[in-house]
Amino acid sequence: MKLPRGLSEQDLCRRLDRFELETPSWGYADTGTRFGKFFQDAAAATIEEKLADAAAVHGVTGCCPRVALHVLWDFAAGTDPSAVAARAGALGLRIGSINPNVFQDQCYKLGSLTNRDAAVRGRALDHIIESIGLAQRTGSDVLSLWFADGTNYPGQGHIRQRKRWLAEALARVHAALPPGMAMLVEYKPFEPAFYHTDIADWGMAAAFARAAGPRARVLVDTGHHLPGCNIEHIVAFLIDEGMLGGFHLNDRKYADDDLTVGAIDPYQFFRVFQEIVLAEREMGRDLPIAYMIDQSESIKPKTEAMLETVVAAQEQFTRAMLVDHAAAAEARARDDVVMAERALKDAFAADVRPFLADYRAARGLPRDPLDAFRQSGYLARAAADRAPRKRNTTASYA
Ligand code: AFD
Ligand code: MN
Ligand code: MN
Repeated sequence: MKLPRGLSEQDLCRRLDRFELETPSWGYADTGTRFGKFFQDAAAATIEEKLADAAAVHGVTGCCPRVALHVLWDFAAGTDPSAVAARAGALGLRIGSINPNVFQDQCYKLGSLTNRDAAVRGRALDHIIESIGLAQRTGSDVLSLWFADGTNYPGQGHIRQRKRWLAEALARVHAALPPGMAMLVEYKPFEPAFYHTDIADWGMAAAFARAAGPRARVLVDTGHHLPGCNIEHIVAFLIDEGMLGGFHLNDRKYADDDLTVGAIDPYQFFRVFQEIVLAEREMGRDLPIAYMIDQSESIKPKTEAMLETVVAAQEQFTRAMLVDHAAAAEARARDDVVMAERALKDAFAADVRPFLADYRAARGLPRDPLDAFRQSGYLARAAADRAPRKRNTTASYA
């Protein structure tokens, strides 16, 4: 593994120690597609089981101490948020981002903060403000906002009026943030809306975030881009604008496919991460970015898929750290395009797995997290424990 000039393996290890990934509670529970749900015996059904799975992932990787929670899915009526945080703490975890849910209640069919009915807009805003209180009680410092708002037909909505309602509401959300809490505004080009989505791209998200206030940033979900989009260009631009708040990491072939990181285009994640590493080297500090995973696998075993994504993200970030940015700059200075590109390709070609195995072993972690997880028998025990209960409560659990 060839190191850039002036960088030691210890430097890589120290930066990797700070490269933490947040796993999503919903990534451990049964989900599916709009064509059906495929149940897994070992899938989590309660917040306790989701936290247990997240702890299992953190246990074999050592880099996932935070768990993202979804308000309606994880805090059933009567759930005490501080008890959830305490349970996470007992497992060596912390609550990461809090994700309000203003997309599945029937009243949101024609929009939440952009609904023409002021009562629905008010209900959505109240839910988001309540979610801030919930975040305070779980010790979370990130409010992560995604809106399904959009329309399916031309003429269905007044696009500029919806924009104004959304901006007004986001400013009120920002005003309600306690000190130290940030809000991330996520964008998505389509789905579930199929004609226009009110926050459809990074520029709209940045405009809404800027207008909302100084602690609002953009959340880049790597699956939320149309085919061919240059995501690393967006990331570099947002870094330079001081507007990159974090990621929802997942891979895609066609749409918001939520596939495991690196399954389709590992080079894309490398190119995204090397923009971050380049900026950090120039600035001499870590960028305050929330590296969150957003996937809920329905074909692979959920927890194994989460482990694959975690390890793949570590591998691409490590490769990104191998880029000899000084050599690339020298090549650019002489218009040597071939060698400027070569600086990236050489780093991407490095097999970083032995280095990462040694890195983990030096920290008392298994060299191969997925293999260790399989050897542990965790999945079989979880299935044996959970399946009977699920069969009794899930009607279509065949
Ligand atoms: C869906 C949405 C979006 C959101 C996530 C969690 O597309 O990515 O962040 O659900 O609410 O994947
Ligand atoms: Mn997302
Ligand atoms: Mn998504």
